[in-house]
Amino acid sequence: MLSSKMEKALNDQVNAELFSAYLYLAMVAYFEDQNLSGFAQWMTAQSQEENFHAMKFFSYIHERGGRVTLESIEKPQFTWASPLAALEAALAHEQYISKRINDLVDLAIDEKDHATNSFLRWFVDEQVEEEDHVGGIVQKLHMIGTEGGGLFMMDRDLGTRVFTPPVNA
Ligand code: OFO
Repeated sequence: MLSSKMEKALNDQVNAELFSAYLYLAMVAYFEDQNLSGFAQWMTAQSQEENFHAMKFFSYIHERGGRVTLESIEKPQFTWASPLAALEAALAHEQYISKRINDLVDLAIDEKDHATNSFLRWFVDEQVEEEDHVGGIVQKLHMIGTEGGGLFMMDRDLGTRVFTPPVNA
């Protein structure tokens, strides 16, 4: 059984993950508008992954006898100064989500909720990957600049990404 504090914090995380999906969907729209269909495809997969994260929290709350409560999702930013600025915003957002996951782990420890602590471990590892992936794209964009051939090639590479839910998650 979840404590009411833990239940509330996990529900807040459902909202944060849905917001992540919404923010990345706003980035999909931005990239489509810039004729960067590969970037848009990459962000579509990213948004789908965030919905998957939200549902992972959603199912876990129910598994532990809790109640999911859905709140409004904040309106995301909708435009950025450049593709690099959008990816930098995505990286800053992932760093913010990592902090939220760490705070949830701290709370699970305080509440002596070992099951939730164990459940959250998957997200701790996932955030390392998420920051690494987005950070890698930001680094490359810094290297190639945001004009011409480099950007075209990167758009082609990013367009190959497809989201497939992990088997053991
Ligand atoms: Fe991007 O990891 Fe969930 O929010």
